[in-house]
Amino acid sequence: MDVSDSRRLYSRALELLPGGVNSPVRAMRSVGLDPIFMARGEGSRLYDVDGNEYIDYVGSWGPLILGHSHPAVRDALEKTLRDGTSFGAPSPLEVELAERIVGAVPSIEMIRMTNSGTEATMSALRVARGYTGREKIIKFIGCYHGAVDSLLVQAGSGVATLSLPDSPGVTAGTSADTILADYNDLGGVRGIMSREGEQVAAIIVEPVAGNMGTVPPAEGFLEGLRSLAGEYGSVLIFDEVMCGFRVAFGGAQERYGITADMTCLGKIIGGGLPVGAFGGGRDIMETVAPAGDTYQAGTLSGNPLAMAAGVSTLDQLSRPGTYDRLEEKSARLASRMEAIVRASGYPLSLNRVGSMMTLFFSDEPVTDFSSAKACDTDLYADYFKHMLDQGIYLAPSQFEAAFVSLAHSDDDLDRTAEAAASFLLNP
Ligand code: KE4
Repeated sequence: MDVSDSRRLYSRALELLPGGVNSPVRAMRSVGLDPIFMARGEGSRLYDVDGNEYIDYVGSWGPLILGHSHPAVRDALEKTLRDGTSFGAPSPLEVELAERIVGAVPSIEMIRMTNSGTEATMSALRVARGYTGREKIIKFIGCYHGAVDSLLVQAGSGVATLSLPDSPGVTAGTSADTILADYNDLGGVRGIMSREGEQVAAIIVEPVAGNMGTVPPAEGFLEGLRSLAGEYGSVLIFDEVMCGFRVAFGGAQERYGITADMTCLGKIIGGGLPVGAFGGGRDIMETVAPAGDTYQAGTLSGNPLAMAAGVSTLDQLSRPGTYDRLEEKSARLASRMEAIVRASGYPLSLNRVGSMMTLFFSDEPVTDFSSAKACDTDLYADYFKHMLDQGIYLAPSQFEAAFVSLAHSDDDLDRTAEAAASFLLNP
């Protein structure tokens, strides 16, 4: 496969950008490749600068549930762009998107837009601390909530991918208030809360973990967190930046029937433009400036282009039968992959929640970060390269999710399974 233009761009980028990228997990280091520079996306396809075509399962790391360059999103952006890009003043589309999100997630009575998921989780923690007057937070090992100092402690995604120690620059003081627990270990959380619950401002969790690979919540885990947070007066924060509007229109809260006190969103609600948001009950959210005293701000928060892309994306997703179609597509791929898992000589297990899934190179069930870390990441790298050569673009990391979009055709999905079989059934 000719990637010479990518190579030339990469050597220029290495002089200008740390690691030649603007986000580490794109660097493809853990799969032993140089990053591929993409020129265009359309539907389920990505096209790199050398003209190679790929069936895309990264989907910009989750936002592109409709596929690349969806006509409705493109039209909304073109129309909005004609009137300008940002006014530094409120604009109607901010109200439009807020109404749609509040309508979709009952626990969200009010919401604040940000420009990234990182800002959303960082701000939600500040609000929870301000609201409770407490300082400690509980996060789960392997969960990733963005590049937030107090949350870059045994985090997933790019931190796990690059096997980074907890990031330099995060001070002992910052992480001193972060208490770690194992994902799906409700007993461990119960023990922490029995000792320190009165000082815990918030429990923050990916209700469906996607940043150690896809790891579903164990039976009773989310319910247990809900009751413990309630018992000790801590704020339960669902970080739904990835699973929001992904695993159901109402996200994990709809799928599992659990109500969070605060919810962080991003990715899909921006339809591919920079966005994040945090929301919750009126009592908590009216503590946020200027309604209340907890400060949070952003020059481009709620900017018209991101709002337009988000509104058009959610309007597409709200159409009847959309998630049934997404489930049909996802189940089609998953059933073929599960047959391969059964027939393969490789150690494999597949985790899936709706249209996010991960093939783990381990024959042990992956239920938390320690079981995810036990995977054979070298084998994953070989699989990744094989799939890339077959024109299938997966996440360049064992600790990420693959995303099926509404643009993936049956032929795309079947071709993907065939490509996987050509590697996994021929050890
Ligand atoms: P951003 O700041 O990257 O918009 O969102 C941070 C974030 C917060 N919470 C969850 C659950 C997330 O998954 C993320 C970001 N996800 C990664 C992919 N696993 C972003 C990819 C990247 O870092 O380039």
